[in-house]
Amino acid sequence: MGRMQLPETLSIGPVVVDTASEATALLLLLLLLLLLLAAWSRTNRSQIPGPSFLAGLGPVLSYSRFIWTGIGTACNYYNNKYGSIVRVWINGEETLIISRTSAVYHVLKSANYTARFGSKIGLACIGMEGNGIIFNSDVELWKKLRTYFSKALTGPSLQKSMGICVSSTAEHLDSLQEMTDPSKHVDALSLLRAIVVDVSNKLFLRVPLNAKDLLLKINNYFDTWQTVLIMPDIFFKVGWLYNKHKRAAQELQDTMEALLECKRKMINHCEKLDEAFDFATELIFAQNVGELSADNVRQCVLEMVIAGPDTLSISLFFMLMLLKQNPDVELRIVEEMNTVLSDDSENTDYQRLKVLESFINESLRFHPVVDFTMRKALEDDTIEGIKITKGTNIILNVGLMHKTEFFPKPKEFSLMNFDKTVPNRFFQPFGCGPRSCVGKHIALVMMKAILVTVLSRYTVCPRQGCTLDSIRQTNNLSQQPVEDEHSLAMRFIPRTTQPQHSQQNHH
Ligand code: HEM
Ligand SMILES: *[C@@H]1O[C@H](CO)[C@@H](O)[C@H](O)[C@H]1NC(C)=O
Ligand SMILES: *[C@@H]1O[C@H](CO)[C@@H](O)[C@H](O)[C@H]1NC(C)=O
Ligand SMILES: *[C@@H]1O[C@H](CO)[C@@H](O)[C@H](O)[C@H]1NC(C)=O
Ligand SMILES: CC(=O)N[C@H]1CO[C@H](CO)[C@@H](O)[C@@H]1O
Repeated sequence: MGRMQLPETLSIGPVVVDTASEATALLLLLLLLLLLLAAWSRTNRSQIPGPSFLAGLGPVLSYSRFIWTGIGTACNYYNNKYGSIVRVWINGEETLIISRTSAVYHVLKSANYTARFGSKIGLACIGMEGNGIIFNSDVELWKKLRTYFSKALTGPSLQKSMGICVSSTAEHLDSLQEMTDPSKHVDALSLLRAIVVDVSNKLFLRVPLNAKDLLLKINNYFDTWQTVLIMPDIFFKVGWLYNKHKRAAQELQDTMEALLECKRKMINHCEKLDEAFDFATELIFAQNVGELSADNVRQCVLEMVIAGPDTLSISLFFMLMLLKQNPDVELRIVEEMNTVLSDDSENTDYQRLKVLESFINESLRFHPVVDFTMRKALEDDTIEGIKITKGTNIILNVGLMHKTEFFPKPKEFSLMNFDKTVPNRFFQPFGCGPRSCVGKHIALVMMKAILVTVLSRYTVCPRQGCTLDSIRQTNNLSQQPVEDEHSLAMRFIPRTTQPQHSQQNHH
């Protein structure tokens, strides 16, 4: 700010010099020096707040923070310390962390930020470099692949997903006994994961699979993903550090290949294909006509299958925790369900469950799984007067944005935050624009269907003393509970007042 005033001081300079004394000449010199310094620091980009360069030490320190505390934790640290737009370094590259709504919205909407960043070797290790959708930065290929995802996640699939979620959740609840330990607790996160993987398979792949084994491999793959994502190249040269991760990624890729092989056989034996069109079939057909490579088909199916368990099931887990911490909200949701939902659950109208929707929104705001998203600038640009050079890494810290702007009770869990219509730009749990979450609509439908099915039969109690604040969590690539069986266990207590127990016998 001081810099802005300098020109004015200088313009009165000559007047001062007329009545010259040595002291004023010295002062003038000093001012000139200051001006030079200001100009120098401008070209040095120190106009953006952030840790200082310190002869190369700054970049090392900020990079270390990202690696040791996790990406999400580091982003919150820097935004809290330096403000809503911060410049740091990741792997020697300038990286902006943005939590200011107007700037976040600019990036989300623009076609100039449709790439992501990450270690190229790391992404290649997990099959995401130039493949699949989530971290694919080959923009042309990404666009083409995204159309397959869009098609599978919108339109008729949306309607279908509702029924599949309801019946799959009901099936899993029917055999809850098998997952219950002697102290009457169920590992709720495992249950939710099993439901979501089953639903994903029934929607996108439709082959017989071993859900337990697949979930284990998905977990290991996710660990590898968040470990290698921003690692320096040297990490990949140290065999004993890296081999375990390489193997974990390979195992899921091999499983996917085997499932796809099974799918190919099923397609070949199928007489009429009208019933058979799903995501995997579309991709296999595209491969057969030379549109897509086998690697890409495998990676797309893999990413479709991991997307749900890594986001939906953890979101639902957080929601069950929040529900018991806010019994008045649970009461309102159950009352609403009882009045809105008819016995005929074929025609369930989830649009009308407004309290439930507010609860889901507030949960995604207050305790999100995905609280930031990583982008790369494809062109030079200016954001809020700040020059962005092509290639700059960008992290949008949407989680923090939701807790610092607009909402009446930003730091508390309260449905009041959604009493009034929230303008689009202030609430972006899925992002928006060209690189937003391609599953955002289906995710909402699935969360509603699963929650309604669970809550109409059970009230779910976390273990005594376990709250969102007390359970251990990490925030690297996303915010997750640490998986020790003790704190994730919940009791599913049948609701006695529940009037209708809808029988789902179609299929
Ligand atoms: C509660 C659930 C979910 C949340 C909070 C969530 C959130 C997000 C966010 C924040 C992004 C990044 C957007 C950006 O960069 O602007 C994303 C990307 C993505 N999501 Fe979701 N998501 C959820 C569920 C799902 C589901 C169920 C699917 C698919 C079945 C899915 C598929 C994807 C894909 C493929 C991308 C990458 C899109 C691209 O890079 O073009 N998500 N998600
Ligand atoms: C800042 O300026 C110094 C001296 O010109 C230069 O060595 C350094 O690389 C610059 N730092 C950044 C972050 O551009
Ligand atoms: C970058 O943004 C500008 C202005 O919004 C637009 O004209 C240009 O086409 C964009 N470039 C790309 C590669 O999308
Ligand atoms: C919940 O958030 C979505 C945006 O993700 C918005 O369209 C919807 O109106 C919100 N619902 C309520 C009840 O506030
Ligand atoms: C797999 C991985 O990188 N895990 C790290 C995530 O961040 C926590 C700190 O919050 C580390 O302890 C983990 O090792």
